[in-house]
Parts: sequence; structure tokens; C-alpha cells
Amino acid sequence: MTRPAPGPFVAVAVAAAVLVGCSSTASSPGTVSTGTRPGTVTTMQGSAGVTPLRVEVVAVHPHDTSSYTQGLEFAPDGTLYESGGRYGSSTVREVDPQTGEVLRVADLPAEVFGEGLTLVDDELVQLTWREGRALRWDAATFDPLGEIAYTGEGWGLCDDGERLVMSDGSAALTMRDRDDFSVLDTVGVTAAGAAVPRLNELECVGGTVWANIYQTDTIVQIDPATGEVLAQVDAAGLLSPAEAAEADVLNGIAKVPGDGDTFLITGKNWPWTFEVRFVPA
Ligand SMILES: [Ca+2]
Repeated sequence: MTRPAPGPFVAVAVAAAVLVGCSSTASSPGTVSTGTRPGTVTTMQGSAGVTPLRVEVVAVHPHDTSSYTQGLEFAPDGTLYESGGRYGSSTVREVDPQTGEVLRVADLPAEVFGEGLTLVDDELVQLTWREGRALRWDAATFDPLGEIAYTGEGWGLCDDGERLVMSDGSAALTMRDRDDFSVLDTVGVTAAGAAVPRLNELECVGGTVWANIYQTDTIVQIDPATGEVLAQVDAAGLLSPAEAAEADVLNGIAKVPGDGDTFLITGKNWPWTFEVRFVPA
């Protein structure tokens, strides 16, 4: 992956970030954006035992602004998959991580709202928001392979190699069987004892789970065994104010495969994906 220097807009945008509290009335991924800038989760700032991190931008790549990003994940070979939401325009797609070009795309039925996406062996599993349907796709051909029914809302999904980890907009993570999607366990996520709600897009990495917090610029790292937040990333300011005004919230995190320590992050209808490293704040 080439790594051009990040654009000058990154530094400019940092100063323009606006903090908003946790009392936002919106609570679902389908809620229309209020137009305010997302902010950090103020209740977690300074929490004992939570390592504060920030993003160091390594590279910036184009992103299809028509994609209401709900899931983002690399295959081990570097193939990038993305799930897009909204009724009538939800998709599953393969994207060139360098150019943002959509290489393959399959449209979802108009009555479902695409959500989190993960690769389980050779197939993609894609959640839907309120439809209770996990859609299965052949990762090589994008042929539909059927569905699995589940109860409750679907937000984020990742595969730790042994179990699937799923979020539903609450402060809980649900562990599911990789084969039949049955519930194996549920863990409440807390930061210094306080519940951390609105867990959204997920990424399973090295025995931990990274999670976007809906309607914020915060990403947390969770110990799935205990639910404890280990680290909190402030990812505010990646977009310029003008770009942010045209885009929706930060959502989408994918570990770049290989031995490196970088992640690709983006947002709903964002013009860019950012390859970043999480470093001490
Ligand atoms: Ca992900």
C-alpha cells in the first residue's frame, strides 16, 4: 500500500472539531443526521485504566460518498469489503483500498438496511438493522447463500476466529457461533465501571475488539472477556469542516492485514478513508 503524506486539511480540521455530549436524542443508525459534528464521549475522558490514544494519519484514500458505511473489513489477502446501509440503497461491495473504486457490488433488497459485515472463512455475513436477517454472501462471487434469523437489532460484527462478536447499539457485545449464529455469551462493556452504549462497527484484532461509538469520533478497544474498555481513541478532526458538513458520522474500522499496526477508518458518506495508527495521546 502506498503511503502518501496526509493532506493539509487534517491539521486544519482538528481545530474545528466540536464536542457534543452523550445526551444526543438519536439512538439508532437509521436516524437522520442532525448536522452537528460528532464529538468524543466525555464520560470516558480521564477514566482510570483507559489508555488515551489519538490517530496518526499514514495515508488518505478516496471513498465513495454514496456509501452509508456500516461495515468495513479486509480479507487476509488485502481484499477490502464494505457494507452500506439505508433502505433502498444498501449494498455489499468490494472496494479498491487505494483508489476507492467499487470493484464489485451487490444490492440488498429494498426492505432491509445493511449493517455490520464480517468475513467468516469464505463467506461474508452481513447484519441488517431491524430486520433480524443475517445475509450470507459467497465472498468470491457475491452470490447470496441464504440468511440466518436473529433477534434484536444488528449494528456491528466481527470474527475473532473462534466466535462472532456482534453489537446492537447498546452497551453489550453478543458472542455468536460462527456456524449457526446462536448466542454463546453476552458481555456488558464498561469504562472504569460506567456502561459504554452505542457500540457500532467492530473489528476483532489480537483477542481484543475495537468499536466505533455511534455519533462520536471515539473508537474504543475492548477486552471481550471482561467487557472492560482498555483504550479510547480520539479520532476527531479527520474531515475538514466543509467535508464534515456534507458527511455523516465516523463509522467503519478495518485492520490492515499483515504485521503492521495500521487500521483503515472512514465514516458514513465520507469522501475519504484514512489509514491510521493509534498512538498515545
Ligand atoms: Ca470492521
